[in-house]
Amino acid sequence: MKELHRTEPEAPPVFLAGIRDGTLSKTEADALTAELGGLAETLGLAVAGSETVHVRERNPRYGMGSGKARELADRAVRAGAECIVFDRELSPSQQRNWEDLSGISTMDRQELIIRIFASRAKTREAALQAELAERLYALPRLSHRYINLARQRGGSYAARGSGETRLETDRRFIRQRIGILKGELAALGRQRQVQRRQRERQGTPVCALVGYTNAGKSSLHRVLTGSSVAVEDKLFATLDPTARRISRPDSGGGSRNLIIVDTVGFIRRLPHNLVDAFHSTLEESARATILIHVLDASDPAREVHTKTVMEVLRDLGADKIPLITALNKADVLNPAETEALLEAYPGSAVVSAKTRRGIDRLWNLIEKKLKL
Ligand SMILES: Nc1nc2c(ncn2[C@@H]2O[C@H](COP(=O)(O)OP(=O)(O)OP(=O)(O)O)[C@@H](O)[C@H]2O)c(=O)[nH]1
Ligand SMILES: [Mg+2]
Repeated sequence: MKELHRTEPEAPPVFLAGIRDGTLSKTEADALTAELGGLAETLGLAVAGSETVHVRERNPRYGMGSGKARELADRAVRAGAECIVFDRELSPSQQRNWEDLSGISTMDRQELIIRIFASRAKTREAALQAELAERLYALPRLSHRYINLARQRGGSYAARGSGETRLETDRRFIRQRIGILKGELAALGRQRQVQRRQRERQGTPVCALVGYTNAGKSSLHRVLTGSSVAVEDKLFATLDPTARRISRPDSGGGSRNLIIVDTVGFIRRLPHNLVDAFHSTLEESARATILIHVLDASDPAREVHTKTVMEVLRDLGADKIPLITALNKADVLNPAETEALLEAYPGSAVVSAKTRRGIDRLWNLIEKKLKL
C-alpha cells in the first residue's frame, strides 16, 4: 500500500470533508473548509474534491448520520481520492468505521496539523515537540494499524498471535520514546526558564505577537524590529518563538528597551496533543508584559479566528495580560470595511505590515500600554 503520510513527489489525491454544525454560518464553514485545503496542500497533498457537510445528527459511528456518511464516501471515491481528510477529530474506532465504509484511508484534522508541525520543525526543540505529539497521537491508534496489516496479509498476521506480540513490543517502544522525549523537553524548558528569568531580572518589558496562523505576525515582527525572520504564505511558517531586543526613543527624550517576540500561530481546534507537546513554546506568550493580537482583518473567518485566539490565550493563562488588537492586511480592505472593523474592535490599530500603514499608531498604543 502506498505510504500516504509522507510528503511525496507525486501528491496523493485527497477529498476534504468540511463540517458545518449549528454554530457556523455558511460563509464561515466554507472559509474553514478552504483552510483545511490549505493545510492539506501545506503537507503536499493534492485536493481531488471537497464538500462542506451540514451535520445535524451526531451518530457516534461516523460522527454524522449514516446516510450522509455513505454519500460522502461515494463522492470521495468517485473523485479518485485515496484518502478522506476530515475537518474534525475522529476517534480510532470512527477512523476504522470510515475506512470500512469507503475502502480508502482517512486522516483527521489532528493528524494533519501534527504532520505539518513535524515536517516544518527546524530547531531541535520544535522537532522533539513535534515527535512527541506524533507519538501521543499514534499510541491509541496502533492496534488499528495492525488490524489493517492483518487484513492485507489475509488475516494470518493477527490470527497467529505474532501481530499481538509485535503490537505489544511497538507499544512499549513508543511509551519509552515518549518518556525520553518528555525528559529532553523538560531539560530544554528549564533552559528557557533560566533565559526568561534573566530577562525578567533586567526588567525589560516583553511584547509578544500572537494570533492565528498566517495572520502576519512574522511580517509585523520584521516591521517592528527591522529583523528578517521568515515570512511565508504557508500555515505554521513559524514554529519557534523568535525574540528580538530593540531600543525605542521614549517621550522623555531617552530610550526604552523592549523585547518583541514572534510566536507560533494558533489554529482552530489546535490538537490537544500538540498543545501538550508545545507547551513551553506556547508558554512564551503567557509570560509577556503585553500582547499584540495580530488579526488578518481581510479573512472572512476573522471572527472565528479571534474566538480561537482568545480561547487559546485563556487556556494558556494569558487572558489577563494587556492586549492590543492589530487589524492587519488593511491594504486589502476598502474604507467601509475598515470603518465597520473599527467599530467591532474599538481601540485597535488598523495596520498593514505590507505598506507599513498604521505602524506609528501601533507604537503609540504599545507605549501607552507599557506605561500603565
Ligand atoms: N496583503 C498583505 N499581506 C500580508 C500582510 N502581512 C502579512 N501578509 C502576508 O501574509 C502571509 C503570512 O505572513 P506571516 O507573517 O508569515 O504570517 P504569520 O502570522 O507569521 O504565520 P505563521 O508563522 O504561519 O503563524 C504572507 O504571505 C505575508 O506576505 C499585509 O499587511 N498585507
Ligand atoms: Mg510566522
